[in-house]
Amino acid sequence: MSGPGPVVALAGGVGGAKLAVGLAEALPPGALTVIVNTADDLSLHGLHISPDLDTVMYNLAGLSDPEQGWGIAGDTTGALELLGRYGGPTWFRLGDRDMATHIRRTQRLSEGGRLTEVTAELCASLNISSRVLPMTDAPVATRVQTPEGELEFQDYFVARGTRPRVTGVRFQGAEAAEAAPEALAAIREAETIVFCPSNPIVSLGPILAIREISDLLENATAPRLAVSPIIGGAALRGPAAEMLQGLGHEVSALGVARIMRKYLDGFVLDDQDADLLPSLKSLGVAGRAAPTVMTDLTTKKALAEKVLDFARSLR
Ligand code: FO1
Repeated sequence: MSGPGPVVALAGGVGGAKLAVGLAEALPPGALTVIVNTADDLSLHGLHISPDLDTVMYNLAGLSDPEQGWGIAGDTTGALELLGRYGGPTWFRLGDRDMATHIRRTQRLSEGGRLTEVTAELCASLNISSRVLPMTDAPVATRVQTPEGELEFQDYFVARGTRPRVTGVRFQGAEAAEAAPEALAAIREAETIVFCPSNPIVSLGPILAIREISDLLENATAPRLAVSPIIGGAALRGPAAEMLQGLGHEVSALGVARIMRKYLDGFVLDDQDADLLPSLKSLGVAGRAAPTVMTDLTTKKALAEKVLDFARSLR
């Protein structure tokens, strides 16, 4: 039996990174390309920080903090503490080792490297055999509309702890942004496309807001599958449920499948949502139930194998 060929996964932060690890584990080395949201990027202390790229990168490198899912395991915060004494902002908790990534990225970008190239260099140094690609080399910024005004994403997410009610979301710069050519080529060559269990509004939303990426994904002939980030009407982590509700969507796996309908051939939901399978079918999307909670390498790989098996059945 032939293998799954090149696989493209689209991912945001922690949930996406976990499935990316499972896919990397389940696939031959080099078969996986992860296209990552960069609309959470921010500039702090003069550094270019790409949280979702780093979350995917650290998880694939086996460096990530297992509790938080982001940042580096065992990292210290001495630099941030001193920056605080100098009057710098400390609300975004950057670890010392993590800081090295941002320093290096910022330096290479200032030398004229594209974010795609710089990310490839960082990944090569961390011995990552999968490809990690930003969705674009251009600046795109998620702006969250709330009763407290329009907020930068990390202001909403970290500084305000996702407390403000979300009334709207926009992706500044997305219309003008060209997709990274490497990302477009990877989607064209993919024989399987996987939407990781990432927030459909602010993690996958920005990737899909890049016109060329959206068009390719909408018209792709390779099987396209998503894994639900919503289980039993709630997100395992992050504000996906509150956002879906605030924006008038049904807070369920089915609600997510409806939003993503035009990109989907198959949808994997958690075993506990198996009662939604008939409604998925009415939506015209093939459904499969599986254990989707990823707690360790075994469960990440098992879910990835289920997804790849499902893709094979749709080919
Ligand atoms: N998330 C937090 O909740 N608090 C933080 O202080 C924080 C710092 C941080 C630093 C580097 C990094 O790569 C990620 C960090 N994150 C933090 C996570 C990040 O905000 C989210 O993972 C995403 O942007 C949402 O996908």
